[in-house]
Amino acid sequence: MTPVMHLNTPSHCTQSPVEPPAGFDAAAIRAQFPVLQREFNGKPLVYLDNAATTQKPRPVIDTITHFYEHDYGTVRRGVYALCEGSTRAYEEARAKVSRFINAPLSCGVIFTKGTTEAINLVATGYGRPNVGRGDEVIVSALEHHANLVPWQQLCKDVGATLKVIPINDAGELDMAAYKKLLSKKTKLVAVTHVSNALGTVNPIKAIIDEAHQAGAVVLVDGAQAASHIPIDVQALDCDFYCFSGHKLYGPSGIGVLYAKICHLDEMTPYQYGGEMIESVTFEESTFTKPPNKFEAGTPPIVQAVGLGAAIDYVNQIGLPTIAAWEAYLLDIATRKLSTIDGLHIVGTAADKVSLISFVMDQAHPLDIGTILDTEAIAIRTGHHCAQPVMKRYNLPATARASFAFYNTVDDVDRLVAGLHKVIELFE
Ligand code: C6P
Repeated sequence: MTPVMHLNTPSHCTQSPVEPPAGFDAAAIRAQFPVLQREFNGKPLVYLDNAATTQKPRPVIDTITHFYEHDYGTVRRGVYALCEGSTRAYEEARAKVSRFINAPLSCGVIFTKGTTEAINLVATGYGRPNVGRGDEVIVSALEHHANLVPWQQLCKDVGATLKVIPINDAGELDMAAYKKLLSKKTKLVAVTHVSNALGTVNPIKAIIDEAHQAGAVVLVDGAQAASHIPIDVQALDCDFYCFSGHKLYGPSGIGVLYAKICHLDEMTPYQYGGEMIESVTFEESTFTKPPNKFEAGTPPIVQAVGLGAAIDYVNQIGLPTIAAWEAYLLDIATRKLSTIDGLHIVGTAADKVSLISFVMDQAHPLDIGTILDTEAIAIRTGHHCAQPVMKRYNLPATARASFAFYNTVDDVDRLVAGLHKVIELFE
């Protein structure tokens, strides 16, 4: 493989080591995740694809099973006890999400299928009525396709222009360039809180404040942030914030769109159907208020309840403690990977979550992933649905190890040993 240019020494390696949070027992936490007890090829699983999706702890699995066994019914549509109980549980889950992100009102929390659907909902429901010919939408060079393609399509359809905030070699946004991009034409800024390809944490509050000064609204893609960083949508003052339940130790098939009520009241519905209407005749329909206005059809009931249980679980440990353990793992892993000959870390921002993208001179990322799999080590390889990021570094793909709070120092050591095996096989 061609050696990679523009990769800096990770700043971690020049600083003093990060200390673990006192009394944190990752092994005990790991024991609460049934799938992490599995073995592959006779070796215990090391799960390092947490940026793709996280594993589920016993309390989340038990809540879902118990709900199906005892409480399951449709929501909002019946007067019988099961339906009323189910509706209560569904709305309690919404209230938990609302508290988790400090939303002012739980009706500003819309349940979606995931981050992708939440962004598409905004691109359609807010973007179409508010972005027109000659207007501009700003995204960043770090975006996942889910927060790029919907805006690209919108701009094409309405005759607007998509502008891109560039990044430096470390994978950090060029904030001076961002300020220059903002103008009266900017209608919307859509930026990721954390990059899924590099792990960069963006200065999201500053991005929001600058956009507001220019008169633009801001959508934050929080898919990679919600499991690592405490979110306070009121302190951020973002207009929209999206994340996925499956990346937050909850079930797949559920996501969240937070929006300021003033936007939700104005927005057009995303989908049309049952339970989002006020009245229907053959001539005309009128629509109900948020959140129902944006939740057509039978919603993801059990997934919402499961997400509520995941939030309870995360809250019990505490996001600050989780972040401290993950910072410790990131520091150790960065130091150890940096000593491997021919390995280059891609994305060396000063502020990163526990995610390391890398390439090796000896092997293609796909080969790295395949060899690690024989060692029961699960990482992601490829473009991570962020092709423009790969292009920025002139790479077709990277290998990506992403850590959660149930990962241990032993997992880091297994990864390092696996990478030495890659070198042995390819040298
Ligand atoms: N990133 C990854 O391995 P969904 O699929 O809708 O739950 O999330 C989409 C999405 C949006 N934004 C960001 C920043 C993301 O990282 C993701 C999902 C996964 O990196 C799957 S490609």
